[in-house]
Amino acid sequence: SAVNVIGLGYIGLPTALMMASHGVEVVGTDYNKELVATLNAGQTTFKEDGLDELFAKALKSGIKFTTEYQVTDTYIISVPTPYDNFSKKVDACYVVAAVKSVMEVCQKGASVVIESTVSPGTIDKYVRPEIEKNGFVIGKDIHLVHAPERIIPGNMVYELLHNNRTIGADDKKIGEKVKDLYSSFCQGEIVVTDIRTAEMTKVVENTFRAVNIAFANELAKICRHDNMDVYEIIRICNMHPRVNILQPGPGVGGHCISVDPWFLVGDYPSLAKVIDEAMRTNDSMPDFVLERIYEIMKEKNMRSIDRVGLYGLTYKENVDDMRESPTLQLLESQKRHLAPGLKVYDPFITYDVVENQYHDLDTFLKDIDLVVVMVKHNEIKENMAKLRGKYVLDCHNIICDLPDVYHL
Ligand code: SAJ
Repeated sequence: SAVNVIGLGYIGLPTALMMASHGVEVVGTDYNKELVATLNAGQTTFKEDGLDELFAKALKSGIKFTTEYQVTDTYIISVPTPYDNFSKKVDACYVVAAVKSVMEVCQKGASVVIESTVSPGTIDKYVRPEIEKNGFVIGKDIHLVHAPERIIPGNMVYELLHNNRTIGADDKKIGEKVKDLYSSFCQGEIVVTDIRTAEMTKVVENTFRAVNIAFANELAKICRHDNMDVYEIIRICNMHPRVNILQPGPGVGGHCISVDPWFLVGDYPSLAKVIDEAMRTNDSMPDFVLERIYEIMKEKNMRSIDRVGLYGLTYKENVDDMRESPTLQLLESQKRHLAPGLKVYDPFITYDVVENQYHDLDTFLKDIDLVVVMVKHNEIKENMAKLRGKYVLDCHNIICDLPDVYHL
């Protein structure tokens, strides 16, 4: 049986490659012609450990890439769900558009699997009617499934193979059928449940992490207030068998942890109070870093912010993804304070994104006196010695054996 994976981004591409290299007949579809051309020219479109090897294997197994939708038994939809930071709402328009295109080619008996993360209730409210509009009876003519992804950028290929997964289907038999498909490569346990539960679990998992990061960030603020070492406190607390505190940081980025919990706040404003407060705490961190920068500048008699440099533009370490990144949030906020001039460098971002951006670590360091470690890329750990003689605001507690290191 053949699969058409629709949307060849961070999730769709590795999923398509994984299935293809495990004997499934796969066609990958994306509306972006350039992306399809790049893949057909034998190149992947982003960096991930093991992705290129997986790509080579999938090509050998005969995977195809095209801009057209195919007639297959199963459609896996993994298109983006854009998010409006201002209204705190997610837009399922790409998911609905993809389903609409699938309806134009699919035949009775096909399964439509939504992998994209959606706000709970979206599939019933927007996807189901799109299918029914075409005269199909769901559960009889077309089977609808939600299989939310769980892989973490930076370790995607490994996690795709090993993570447990959730399959949501209102018809158990169909759930089991799609489970068999994912079992072609997934070595983790696959739980079959209903669609609404699957939608909710995905958002709740990311909310759990957001709330726990917020707790660590709040501790950092409390400890700063009375000059206590938050890292030492967390380290000792985590020696307790039932305590496992996460790490504070300069903010929370990415398209998941900083976004999904807002779905619950939006849908249950009078109930999701802890979540709401946690999200605000995480969102306040870039401003907290900015305050720390001004404090250090004052203490060290630094007059101009243009001798301050932000190291890292991506939303986390060792990836090239900048979505909702704390550094971009900080720069936005600084613009509002009418104090431009901060310098920026990231080894993973080789093209110009913001003003005063550098593409070479040595030149960047030459032009600044205070380095703010925004992202714990391996590169900075490898080049730690180059920071000697600078003031450092280490937002991740990774710089050791240097004088003049400040923390959150
Ligand atoms: N962060 C902290 N402190 C920590 C851990 C993370 O400040 O202790 C920050 C990171 O620096 C980053 C943000 O949180 O800015 C999110 O990073 P992450 O590594 O926690 O997660 P993501 O967004 O890369 O991936 C998450 C994962 N979800 C969970 O772990 C519950 C992943 O499994 C999901 O598949 C992914 O979201 C998704 O696509 O939903």
